[in-house]
Amino acid sequence: MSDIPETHPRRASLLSRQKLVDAQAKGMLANSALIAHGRGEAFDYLLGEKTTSGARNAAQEVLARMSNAKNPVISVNGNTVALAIEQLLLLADKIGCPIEVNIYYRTPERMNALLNHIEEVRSHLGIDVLILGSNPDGEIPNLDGPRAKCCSAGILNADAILVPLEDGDRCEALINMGKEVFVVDLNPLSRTARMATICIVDEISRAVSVMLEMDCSAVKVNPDFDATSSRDAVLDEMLDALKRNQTEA
Ligand code: PTJ
Repeated sequence: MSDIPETHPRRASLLSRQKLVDAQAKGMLANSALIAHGRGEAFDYLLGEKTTSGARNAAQEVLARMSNAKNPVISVNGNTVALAIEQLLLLADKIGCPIEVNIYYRTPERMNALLNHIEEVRSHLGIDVLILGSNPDGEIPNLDGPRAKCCSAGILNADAILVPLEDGDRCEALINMGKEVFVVDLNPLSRTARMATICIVDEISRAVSVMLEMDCSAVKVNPDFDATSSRDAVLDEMLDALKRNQTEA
């Protein structure tokens, strides 16, 4: 894959696919991970694989709220670790919060593979971020099965949670716990995107890179931030892309 020319128009997309293939081989991913990624790619295609101004505004608001929270936490799953763990570790370091591994299709083997990989990247970066998930001592109320397991030092007692590529049920359960739930989802129509306190409609590694470029002390919480309009703005860009193509056809 390293032989993809720098100028290849879909280079970033091909490199992301390879990251997932590599993570799959290491046992980090759910069986359906590549299907989930494919759905995301279809929406990203409509965005021209670029961060829109609407997504940038949402990312800024999320950074402000995570930086202002008492107990913020970043929750990661298989796809998120495969695609963006380096950036997410740097973001956790910047905000000063832990990262918790919390996966939908939970097995001890996958948890180990993910925790070991994150620890390897953390130590390579030389930063001091607390990695949680190995010893869950709490449960998200009103959620069935192992996906409810979580840590009291992380998700259970967090007031703000950044949880990219979340599923609708868990997002709803976290909202019902009274938390601010920030998601990253390329599908602006998903239940998760509609249910979250704020959804950044963007590709996960781009969304986090955008937050890394921002200065935490310069971003201020906007209590009137309109999450629906923010999501609609990105949806409009996708619809415009479809219409443009119709006109040109
Ligand atoms: O690691 P696990 O066990 O927690 O499982 C992770 C997956 C992603 C397999 C699981 O959560 C799942 O099945 O997710 P869904 O319900 O398919 O939802 C995934 C959402 O993420 C979809 O709405 C996609 O559009 C979106 N998505 C996929 N890839 C990206 C993305 N959003 C942002 N960036 C991406 N790279």
